[in-house]
Order: sequence, then structure tokens, then C-alpha cells
Amino acid sequence: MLTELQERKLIHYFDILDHNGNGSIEEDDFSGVGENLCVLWDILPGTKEYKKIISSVTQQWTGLLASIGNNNLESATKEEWLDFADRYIVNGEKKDYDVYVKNVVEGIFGMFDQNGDNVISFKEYIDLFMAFRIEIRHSAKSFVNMDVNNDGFISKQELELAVEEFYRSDDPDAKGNWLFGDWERVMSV
Ligand SMILES: [Ca+2]
Ligand SMILES: [Ca+2]
Ligand SMILES: [Ca+2]
Repeated sequence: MLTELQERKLIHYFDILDHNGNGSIEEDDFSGVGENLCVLWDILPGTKEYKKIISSVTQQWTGLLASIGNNNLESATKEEWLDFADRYIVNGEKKDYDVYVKNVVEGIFGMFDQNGDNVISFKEYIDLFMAFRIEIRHSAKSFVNMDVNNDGFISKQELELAVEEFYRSDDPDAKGNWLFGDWERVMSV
């Protein structure tokens, strides 16, 4: 069972992933994120780079679908998402969870560590907020919460900790709760 706090964070995450706001997550949501990224990075439709970015973002969706474990599924509703998250991420076996966290961390670094220096700068983190249309004003507070050693960058270790806290922690003060911006306004179902 998810706690109320865990459920609120997971609904917040679902709402972010449901980019086109139709109440389910599907491939179209992910290509929308890719399109935003191309605008941010000055990449025009029809170019090789454009196709590469759209396909790398939609691969995140294929990966998520594969981990939800239903190959016939073309979209996931909020209930399906919460059920999956409960069974595999929050209260599942450690090995499934470890794979999931690793995929999320690698996915974020693959997409947003633009200069390839193995850390996420504030600017790169803002790109994540812009691409997913998360309210930009929360990015600074979120970034400071993720940057545990306060060196101005998010390392892979710091991101792993944040991802773990975001998905699993039941502590309202856990810093990782802020990974995707302001989760506190979200009510449970
Ligand atoms: Ca959608
Ligand atoms: Ca970087
Ligand atoms: Ca740091």
C-alpha cells in the first residue's frame, strides 16, 4: 500500500508525464517533451538531430512500458500507474526497484547532461523543468535540495538519492521529494 504522502508525489509525477493532459500517459506525451527540448536547444524539425532527440525521448516511454510489464498496453491511466508504482517501485523487490532507479538516473543524465561532464548544472536542470513544463519558479528550491554537498552541481550519486527519496520516502521533509518541483499542492485520490 502506498502512504498518502507517496501517493501525492506519484500523482504529481503522473501529471508531469501526462504532457498532453488527456488523463493517461502514452507515446505522444513523450514526443511532446522531445519537441520542447528541440525548441530549447535550437534544433529544427527535419534535421538528423531532431529525429535523434525525439527517438531518445520516446525510448524512455518504451522503457517505462516494458517495466510496467504489459506489452499490449499503449497507454497507462493514473490508476494503472499508481498500481505499478506501488508493486514495483515503492513496495516491490529491491532488484526491480534498483533497475528502475538506474534507468531513471541514466535517462535524466542521457537527456540533460548536455556538456557530458557527468554532473547536472543548474542550467541543465532548468532544461528538465522546461521540457516537462514543470513550473520554473520551483527549480531553484528543488536544485538546492538535490545538491547535498552544495557544490553547485548534481552528481549521479546525489540524483540516485533524490530519486530514491522521491519514489519511496514517507518523510515530508525528505529533500528528494522536490526532484520534480512542487509536489505539496497535490492531493491524494
Ligand atoms: Ca497523455
Ligand atoms: Ca553537465
Ligand atoms: Ca553536488
